[in-house]
Amino acid sequence: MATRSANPPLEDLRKIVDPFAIPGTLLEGQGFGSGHINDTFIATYDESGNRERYIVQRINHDVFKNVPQLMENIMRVTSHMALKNTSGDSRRALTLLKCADGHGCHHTPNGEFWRVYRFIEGARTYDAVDDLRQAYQAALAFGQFQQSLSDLPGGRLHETIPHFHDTPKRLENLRKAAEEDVMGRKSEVLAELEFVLRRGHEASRLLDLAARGEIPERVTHNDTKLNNVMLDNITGEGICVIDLDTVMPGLSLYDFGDLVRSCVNTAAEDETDIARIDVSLPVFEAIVQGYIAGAGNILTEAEWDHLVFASKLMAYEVGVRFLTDYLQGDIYFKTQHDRHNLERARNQLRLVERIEAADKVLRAIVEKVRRGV
Ligand code: ADP
Ligand code: GN1
Ligand code: MG
Repeated sequence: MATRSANPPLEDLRKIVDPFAIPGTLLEGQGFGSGHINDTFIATYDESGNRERYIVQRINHDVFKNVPQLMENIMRVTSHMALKNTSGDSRRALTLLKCADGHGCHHTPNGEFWRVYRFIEGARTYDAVDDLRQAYQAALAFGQFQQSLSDLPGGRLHETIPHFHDTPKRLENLRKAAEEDVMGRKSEVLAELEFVLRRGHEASRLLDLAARGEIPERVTHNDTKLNNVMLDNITGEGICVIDLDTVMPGLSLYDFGDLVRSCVNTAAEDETDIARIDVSLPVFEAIVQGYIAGAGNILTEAEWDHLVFASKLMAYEVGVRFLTDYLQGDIYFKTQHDRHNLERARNQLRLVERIEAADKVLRAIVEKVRRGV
């Protein structure tokens, strides 16, 4: 379900985009996209008779506490990706516009942060997988993104959200939210709390492996849902990974797992009919194939071994986060109605159950791809 921002008055938009010195005449502004975090708009310009579009985004600074650091990361990553893009198709690298003062975003007098990207034309994002090729192409693009960032120069990126994929910490936050129960919603979610706590012993598995040096820290995207990759309208190819706010040090298993949890669900992320939620095995296979084709041979044995577990963990973690937000009064994710976070949480926890039920066959699929058969 879309959480689109309302269309902005043209005068307001004009003030926001003014520091970016975009050539031409601003014609219109429209709310756009279905992300849960930022406010996204399209600004359409007339540039000497040509229609040019830009993505204008208000960065959610409740979620991203240090926007200058976040923008520093994004400038480093987009510059690197532009250098790597030798295809001749500029759409294959996300292009950030700079303000006249050289900054990557505009800090308004009322404390908002705005940035502008070139609009990637002839491509779109999807909230759910319609066919296997989309899953393969999305995974290929995220895999290639991972591969391309393996030689990002300039040292460790900033952690734009510290402990973002620290599942035990997410669980701890949930426990606290349930204890405080500020909205009086706890009694409604006892079954979900029990479900989550019963699996609590698994929450630290990937972090433990990383702490022991058994899986490597990499530069990862950390928010690899399907609608964070643009697919070409004609060829269907994955042409550009977007939403780079959480690109930071992480584990490739987070990226793989989050992509799986966002694609294999046979129902939407907020589907309330639990019976419709299952794991699409062909979609899972397409993702393994695509991700491995994109990331090349960088995955270690231990990473291969945990692809299925990571898929479950990412569904579990986001389920925990939706549930926490529900208990805290919907302060993090954009919602459209009172029970939206609860519905999303139930959905993701059901997906955890379905991944558990399919564990053996999912592992067999991974093995098949691993052996190249
Ligand atoms: P959020 O953090 O809220 O998810 P995103 O950066 O993912 O924000 O943007 C929301 C949506 O806007 C994306 O899912 C995509 O459809 C669209 N979008 C973002 N950047 C671009 C771009 N450069 N060109 C075209 N569409 C874009
Ligand atoms: C958010 O920004 P968006 O909509 O791409 C969230 C992800 C969650 C996802 C669940 C910065 O992603 O971590 O997995 O919602 N992004 C952030 O749909 O918290
Ligand atoms: Mg997004």
